Amino acid sequence: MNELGRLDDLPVAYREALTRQNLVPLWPSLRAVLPPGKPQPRTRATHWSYEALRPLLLEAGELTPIERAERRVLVLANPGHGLEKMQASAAMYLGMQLLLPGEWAPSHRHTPNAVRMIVEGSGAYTTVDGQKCPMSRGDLILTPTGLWHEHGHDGTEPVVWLDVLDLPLVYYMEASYHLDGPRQSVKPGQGERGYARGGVVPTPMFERQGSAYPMLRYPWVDTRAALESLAADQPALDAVQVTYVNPETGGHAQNILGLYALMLRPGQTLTLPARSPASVFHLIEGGIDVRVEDQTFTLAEADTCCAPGYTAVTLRNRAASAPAFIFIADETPLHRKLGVFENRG
Ligand code: GTQ
Repeated sequence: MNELGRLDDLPVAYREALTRQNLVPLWPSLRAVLPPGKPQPRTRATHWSYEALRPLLLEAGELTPIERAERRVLVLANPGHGLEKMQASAAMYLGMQLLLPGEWAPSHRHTPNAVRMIVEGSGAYTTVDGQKCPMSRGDLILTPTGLWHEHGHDGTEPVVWLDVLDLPLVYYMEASYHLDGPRQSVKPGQGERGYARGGVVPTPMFERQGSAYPMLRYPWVDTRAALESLAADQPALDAVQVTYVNPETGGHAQNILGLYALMLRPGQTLTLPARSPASVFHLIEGGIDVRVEDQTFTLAEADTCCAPGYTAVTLRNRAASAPAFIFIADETPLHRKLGVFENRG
């Protein structure tokens, strides 16, 4: 590979003439934008301890009333991108959101897609497109692009959830904005009840339902049961993993980020292949080690970590007698749609 000319090889007057005409020479930057063999990600493997961040989140509840926050969130920011960018990876944003009893986070809608993974507490709900979704630990609730959503809390203890948004991507595309709206009226019915059993879908008068987002809440009791029954049915299966899908299409539940739940058997070590998308791991239940290149993170319940793309990730269940349950988010649908998806094994 030839060594390419550098910017300071060029006469100052020439560089200034280029700048005056909004021109830039490619060759000094060619290797930076097209590095050899694999990308050089800014995304750094990073671990956020729930036990360590929880007191700061609760303190935010004392310092900043919900009216002054709208959404009371501490963002899990990747230092590789610069904390102010509020990115976990190129396309993923993570935030821990606190809602206190009696509080209400008013209705809005926006272009980025969001999901919530409920971390602790009960009695809170989010209303998405008129559908009231109760929040319990481990539940996954979708807030797809453009749908009205607001959060309320009728319980007695703080409620915390993990927000996963494709905000960095949508912001980068200069397509990110929000609209405020009035309190939603709640419609009867909950999408997940019609799709509560695999293999059958609602077809009133023989017709499939047209909704783009037929299921907004994926209760953890159901996802956990699906993993346990898969593990029991296939004792030799290494990756006991399910994908959160749109039950009408079978495709990913949302357009840009992929959402999965994974069960590690007691004592199991599992290496996930090096694939192009970056990933986020959030421990719902158990205790695991996550190894990313030369770093190993020890995750306790409710901890979260991220790994850059093109990197194998090894997960180890530290418990010899109990399974571990992990929520995973990644950028797979985005990479596949763009045609840049790779699995390097
Ligand atoms: O709950 O609607 O973490 O709009 C960031 C932006 C949460 C929300 C976030 C949001 C929300």
